[in-house]
Amino acid sequence: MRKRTIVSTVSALAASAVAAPLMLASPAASHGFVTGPASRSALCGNGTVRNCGQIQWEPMSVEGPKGYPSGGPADGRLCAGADGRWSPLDDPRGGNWPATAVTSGASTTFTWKITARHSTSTFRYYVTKPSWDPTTPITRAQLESTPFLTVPYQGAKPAALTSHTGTLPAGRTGRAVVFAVWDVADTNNAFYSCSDVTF
Ligand SMILES: [Cu+2]
Repeated sequence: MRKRTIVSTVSALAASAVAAPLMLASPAASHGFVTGPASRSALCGNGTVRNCGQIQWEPMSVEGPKGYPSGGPADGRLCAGADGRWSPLDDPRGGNWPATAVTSGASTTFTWKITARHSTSTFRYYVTKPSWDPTTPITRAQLESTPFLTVPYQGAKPAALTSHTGTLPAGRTGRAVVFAVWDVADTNNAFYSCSDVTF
C-alpha cells in the first residue's frame, strides 16, 4: 500500500513536470508577424534593431483587442497592440526605424510568418497619410481611414507562410508606415504589425 502511494505521487510529479513547460511554451509558439516588408517586430526579432525589450524573443506576439478603428488599441499604442510589454514598437526612434524601399502605385506583396493558424476574419492593411510625421507615435488621425488592401478569409486559417498582394497608393514619396491588422475570427483579439517603408 505504502509503495503504491509513492509510485502514484512520482507519476503525478512526472506529469506536472511535463505539463508546466508546455504551458509556458504556448504563448511564444502562437500567432504571427509581418516579415516582409520587415515589421518593427521582425527587425527586433532578428537583431537588426536593438533595445527593443521583450519583443525580441517573441516577435509573433503583438496581440491586442480587435475592432480597429472604432475599437482596438488606443492611438499611440497601435504598433504594440496596446500591450505594455511591446511598447518599444510604438517609439518612433526619431523617425529612424530601418525602412524597406517600396514603389508608390505598384503592386506589393506582404508576407506573414504565422506560428499559430487562427481562424481568420480578414487581413487589412493601412498606410500613413502623406502628412504623417515619422517622429511621432502612430495614431488613427495619421493613417488613411480606408485600408489599401483587405483580404477576407471567412473563418479560414492562413498558411504558415502567408502572402497578400495589393497596390500601394500612387503619388507618394518619402517615409510611411504600413499598419497591418490580422482579425482573428474566433477570439476577441487581433494581431497588429507596423512596417516602415520608404517610397
Ligand atoms: Cu495565436
